[in-house]
Amino acid sequence: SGLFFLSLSALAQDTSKNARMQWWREARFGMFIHWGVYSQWAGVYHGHQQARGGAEWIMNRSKIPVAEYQQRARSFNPTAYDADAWVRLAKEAGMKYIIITAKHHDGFALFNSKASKWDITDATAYGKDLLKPLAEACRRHGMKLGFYYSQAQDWNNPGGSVARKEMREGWANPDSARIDAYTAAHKGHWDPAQETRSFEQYIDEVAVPQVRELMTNYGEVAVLWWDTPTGMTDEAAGKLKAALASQPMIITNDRLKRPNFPGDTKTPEQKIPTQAELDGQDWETCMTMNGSWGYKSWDDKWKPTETLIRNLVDIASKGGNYLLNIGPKEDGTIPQESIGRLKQIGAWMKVNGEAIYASKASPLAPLPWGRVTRKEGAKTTTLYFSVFDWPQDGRLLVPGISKEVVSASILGGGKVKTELTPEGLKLQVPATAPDPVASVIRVTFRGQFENVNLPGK
Ligand code: FUL
Repeated sequence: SGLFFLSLSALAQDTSKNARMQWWREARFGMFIHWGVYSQWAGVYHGHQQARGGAEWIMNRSKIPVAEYQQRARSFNPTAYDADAWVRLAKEAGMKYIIITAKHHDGFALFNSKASKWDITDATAYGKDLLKPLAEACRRHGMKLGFYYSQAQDWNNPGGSVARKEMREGWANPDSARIDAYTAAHKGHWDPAQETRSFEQYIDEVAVPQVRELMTNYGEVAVLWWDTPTGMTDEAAGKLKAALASQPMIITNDRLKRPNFPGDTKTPEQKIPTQAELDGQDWETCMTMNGSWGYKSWDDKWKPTETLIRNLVDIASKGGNYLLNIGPKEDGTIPQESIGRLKQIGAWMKVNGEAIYASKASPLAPLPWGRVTRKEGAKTTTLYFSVFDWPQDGRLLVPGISKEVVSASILGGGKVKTELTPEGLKLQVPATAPDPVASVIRVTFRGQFENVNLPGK
């Protein structure tokens, strides 16, 4: 019987946090997709550019009545949607996972849901589940797939909550007292059609069953990416947590904001934490390529590829993940601006991805000319120096290092001469940067480094 128990425990899946987080911690780079019927409006309502916020917020910002919003959805017909091409693009960019808005705050389900008629099959001309082909394409290409799900805020399914910017302060407060107080005082709805059911009914009749559908109809789900806790209660959080039971390896984020369901990952939005803000928890910065999550026809403030690549390096150097967003158009095509940038990032990753994937945070104090990532061997440590400002005199100094160098070279390039001096390690590099955005110098040292700059480590 001893043997029997042994083999049983060998078969049991290790669902500890470290086991669940392992692929995520190695992935470092993922694609966020904001797509839904808001893509039809593209940030314009009756000829007016939406005032503030991402284009996915237009129904709320422009106070579009439920009937009008749903009427337009009837013509949603993304015939150019090619899930396989989306996944291939993510892969080409070097991304290891995809998170798509299964349901954003407008409550529209991109999937076939029995819990609401406000879904792709019942409410649009297209009529076919959009997540199925994506899940299949992800499986074909070895891409992890996660779902964004707006669990509380829902402007179409009656009973869903409505967030206001005044809530932001409350979201930051984990005991949620402010959220409760605000929710009690303001319903925030702008159409009586939004109020024909209570929040508790909405949770029981829509949110919980839909999360169950997402957990059972699409194979393995890697991440459940909650968003905006307005109106959440511990009771609702408990039910949503239970709805994930069939996916024991799933990773969840921190956006339920209830003490009984804190989640696994922190989610800094549109910003990269400083070293001092890190607390040893897993984190993922999500970011847009222009200023909007959903497709906004008139937003042309695209970040240069250089910024996106350096953001990825900066994030990896602090031990985080980068979830970079695309906002596909109404017809299912991805804006050319995004495609071009993703391909350029991919070209960089082909040469330099070794410095990003499965890397750990820098053990060094911040350098003025670049960023550092780290990999531990049994008896050696490799540091990857991503150089943003290439030295005109061909000399780089890494202060405070006195460890023996085993080898040093440029990724995709030649060897680098090193010299240990009283000021630190000197690297002798070619006169011109192999890559003007970021060239990576890989240096392997004998022994281990202590983390000198990471709080709590
Ligand atoms: C926010 C949402 O309100 C935005 O629309 C977007 O989805 C962003 C990632 O999270 O809280």
